[in-house]
Amino acid sequence: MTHTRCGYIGIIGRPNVGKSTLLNAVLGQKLSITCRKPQTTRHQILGIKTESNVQSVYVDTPGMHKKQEKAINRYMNKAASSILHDVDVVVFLIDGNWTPEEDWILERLKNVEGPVILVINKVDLIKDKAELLPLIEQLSKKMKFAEILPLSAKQKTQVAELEKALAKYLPEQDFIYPEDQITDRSQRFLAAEIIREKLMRSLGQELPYILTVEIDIFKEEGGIYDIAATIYVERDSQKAIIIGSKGQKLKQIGTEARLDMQKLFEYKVHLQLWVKVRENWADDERMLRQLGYE
Ligand SMILES: Nc1nc2c(ncn2[C@@H]2O[C@H](COP(=O)(O)OP(=O)(O)OP(=O)(O)O)[C@@H](O)[C@H]2O)c(=O)[nH]1
Ligand SMILES: [Mg+2]
Repeated sequence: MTHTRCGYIGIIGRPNVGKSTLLNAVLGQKLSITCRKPQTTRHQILGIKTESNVQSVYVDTPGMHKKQEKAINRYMNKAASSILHDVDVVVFLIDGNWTPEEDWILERLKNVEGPVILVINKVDLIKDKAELLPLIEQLSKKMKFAEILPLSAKQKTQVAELEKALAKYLPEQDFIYPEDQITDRSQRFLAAEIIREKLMRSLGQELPYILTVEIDIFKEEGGIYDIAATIYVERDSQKAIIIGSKGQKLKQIGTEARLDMQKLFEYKVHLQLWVKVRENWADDERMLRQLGYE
């Protein structure tokens, strides 16, 4: 009899180190949104991969950061640190740079009972690979990591090696999810996230947390998904930027989002976008709950 293994793998790290990119690389499809700018991921999202007798349930989390000025930042830190004790393995993802944020996260990892694997991402940016060994040597002194692995999530190098290493730490038990399930999130949630990604990517130097997206309509009709969403910002000036002159910007965001949705849902999509101002939503606990930040 072959035993099955199944368990949760939490991916944590400072904003922008490539957690969501790593999740997508493992799954071989774009489930979690990514962006050049930090603080892209706001909610936990599961990415489930079932292959032969192993089911790996990855938990992508918002980047952890010391600054917790607004309610939304506190929410994001909580969404990340709350999983530390609930998963079977923790992947602590860093890029080539160890910063004070990493020291701060390390403190939170010290009382984690399960194995912590340190993964150094973005090694494609390290020109001289000879620098890697001394770096690993130095990092191994920070705490007792179960393993230290360098990889590139973007170029998908050494990602399979990480998956193999992780499988060892998953408990022998039955699968938790059906074999064809890839996430715990609804299409409604994923649609809102895709819109947010397009917005984040197209907005210049604007703060990352000025906007949020709410799906108003998501229905299937005659072989097409009819989706309507509202983008909430905090000020009129931000609304104007998103809409753009003659509505050009919003139109482009809508087109890009629609194409990504069609790819992920494998379904035709009709998408309508609205922009509204809701002052101070990012620091209003009640409003955050209303917008789905629980
Ligand atoms: N060069 C390089 N860039 C990478 C790699 N992995 C991710 N990136 C880039 O790093 C940026 C951040 O990636 P994300 O996956 O959004 O990072 P994250 O850790 O999920 O960020 P938050 O959700 O904000 O915490 C994106 O521009 C990615 O394309 C890599 O292996 N090499
Ligand atoms: Mg992310």
